[in-house]
Amino acid sequence: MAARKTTKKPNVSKEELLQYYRDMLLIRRFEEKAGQLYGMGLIGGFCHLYIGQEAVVVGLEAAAEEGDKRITSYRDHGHMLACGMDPKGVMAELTGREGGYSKGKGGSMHMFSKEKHFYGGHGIVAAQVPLGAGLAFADKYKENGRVTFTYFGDGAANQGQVYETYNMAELWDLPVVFVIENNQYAMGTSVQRSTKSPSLWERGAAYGIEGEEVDGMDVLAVKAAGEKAVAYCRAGKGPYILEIKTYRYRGHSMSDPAKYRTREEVQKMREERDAIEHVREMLLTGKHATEDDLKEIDKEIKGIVNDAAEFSKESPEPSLDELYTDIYADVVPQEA
Ligand SMILES: Cc1ncc(C[n+]2csc(CCOP(=O)(O)OP(=O)(O)O)c2C)c(N)n1
Ligand SMILES: [Mg+2]
Repeated sequence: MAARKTTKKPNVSKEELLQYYRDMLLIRRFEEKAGQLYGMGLIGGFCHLYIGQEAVVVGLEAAAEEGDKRITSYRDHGHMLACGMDPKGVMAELTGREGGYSKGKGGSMHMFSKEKHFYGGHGIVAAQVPLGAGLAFADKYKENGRVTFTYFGDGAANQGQVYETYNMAELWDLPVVFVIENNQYAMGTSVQRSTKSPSLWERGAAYGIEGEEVDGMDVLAVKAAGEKAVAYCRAGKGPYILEIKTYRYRGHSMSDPAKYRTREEVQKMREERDAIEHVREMLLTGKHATEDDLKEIDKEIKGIVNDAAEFSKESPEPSLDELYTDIYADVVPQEA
């Protein structure tokens, strides 16, 4: 993976670094717990973990302002936690319980929060890309200065609808940051096997869209690139593409034995490029925190995740009365 950074790193305070450490750790521990609950049969269906990619959402959320929107694929737990959604509500949705964000009827891939401006959670590869442009269109129409982060993967980047969206987004100068989370794989297909073009962000040039590649294992590099992209969009210059080079440590989903890559490849990434470890080192070498301080944070995060897991087991199954609610907009179920 290229460790090239195209954006200069900003100065960062101790408080900010600690916050990024916390936020990334929350995602990792939450995902590890989700993996355990899946193994225990408490979570069913599809479940795509975000372990390894934490610096992407945490860095971009650090560049976002209140009211900015986000929309992503099925690999969505990290995005929800990073924008401030309640870990209890997310975990209870994974276990299909009433206390979940979709009252237990959506599951891992289908959660939303109007309050946190999180628009899903989409299972169809790249379907969220035109929707993200639509959200940005609404903001432009309302002249409210908001920006939409539209996340999609390296595999999704080969979908035709992405390019129709690029064309319209640039034509209408929509305030949308297209975030390509290039984690090197689309299910079992490596990016080298799916495309000959070396960089995905450069495809935007065909539509007049600017962009850049970012080191997604460095939360500060992501934040800096995010700030640049957001400022560009807010200035009314139109969309911007960030191709964020990252890596997923787990299989595509919980049912993937990941036989298309070697253990050594994953191990090397974990040992040499882990984003959380990187911030941990910065905190320790910069004397911003001691080992004990970090242990304390670890404990606190584990507590939050354990509480979420407890809640997700205790929350009741959705009642049968809920079967026909929230299905279609403005449709009131009729008495049989
Ligand atoms: C339109 C469509 N085609 C195929 C699939 C099956 N599918 C689910 S995820 C996926 C791979 C997508 O990879 P990528 O965009 O790189 O995202 P990642 O899983 O790496 O986050 C595929 C082919 C689907 N859900 N939707
Ligand atoms: Mg991918």
